[in-house]
Amino acid sequence: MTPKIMIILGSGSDIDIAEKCMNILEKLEIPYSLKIASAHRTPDLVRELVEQGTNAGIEVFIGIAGLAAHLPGAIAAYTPRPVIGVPVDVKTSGIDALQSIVQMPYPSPISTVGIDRGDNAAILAAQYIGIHDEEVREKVINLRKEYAEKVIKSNEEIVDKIEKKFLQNDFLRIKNLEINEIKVNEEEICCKNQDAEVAIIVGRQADVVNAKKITVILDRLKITHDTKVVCPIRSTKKFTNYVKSMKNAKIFIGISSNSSQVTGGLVGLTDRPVIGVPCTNENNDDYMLTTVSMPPGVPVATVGINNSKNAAVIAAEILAINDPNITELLDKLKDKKINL
Ligand code: C2R
Repeated sequence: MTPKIMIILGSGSDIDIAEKCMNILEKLEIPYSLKIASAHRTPDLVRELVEQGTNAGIEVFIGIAGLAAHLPGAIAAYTPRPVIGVPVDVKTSGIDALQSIVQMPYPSPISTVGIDRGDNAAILAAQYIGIHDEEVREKVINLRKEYAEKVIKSNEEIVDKIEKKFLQNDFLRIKNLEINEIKVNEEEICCKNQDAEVAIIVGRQADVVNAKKITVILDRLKITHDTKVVCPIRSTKKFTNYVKSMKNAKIFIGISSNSSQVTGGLVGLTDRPVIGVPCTNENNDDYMLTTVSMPPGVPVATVGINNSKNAAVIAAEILAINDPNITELLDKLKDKKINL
């Protein structure tokens, strides 16, 4: 059985984080390979593993490393396949590794997950593969249900056991609560192309420039897209209706400054991969941490600050796994044979 995913650790000391990743892949029954190789200490080994792995049919790479974590970037240098990076908390609470992984230059993105989030890297890899493998997609959907059930059950297991004089837990008992899924309001569908492969959502007008850069790249790669400016907090119904109406979108890109509610809202509404572009605001604050630090079960593939062009490249790399035409166009784009 050829593995679909290759996990590479910068050191044997990263094994606990790889364990989280492997546990999910075992659960999803996706064959994977595990190697230890360092871009700093064994660069030739990294190159051989990645080039030969790509030729053998690896669909997604996962690089796990701490400190100056250049390993995922080095992997990206040798493969057209998507690379997911997991920063490990060794020093500085993992911020050093996070910055090394997320701030990649265009056009060599790393889909970065939160610090120590090996589990989310595995889920994201499965979501990428699920674009062309319906069986894997179904498994991800079921896994998401498990995470949801755990939340609901914790009301019984934790909250219902607390005894306090004024705590009224029988008010709105979650056990008996009817939880309805929101349906698409057909009369208020507000997209231009409901069949688009990539849906881009921008939280506010000031960040539209980042969406434009994505559309230019996707046009060159002949990937269909639809863009909507909508804030999930100010226009909740509109936001939900837009996401739900984009039923055929294979990938969602959320562009957001401030508290990154766009990507946070998106992950709850779709099982498809969500790519997050953190933007700076007027005060030059950036929102990388609020985009990337997602809890287990709901990853956001985060790119560098304002680096929306890299989000477009990730989307193309995901679609290219099973599409030689996009692979070829992406190759030309990376070689600067396509002018933007
Ligand atoms: P040791 O425990 O082997 O000294 O490694 C590893 O991922 C690990 O978290 C300490 C930390 O160094 C990281 N490391 C990298 C790279 N190689 C090793 N970041 C690399 O090539 O990027």
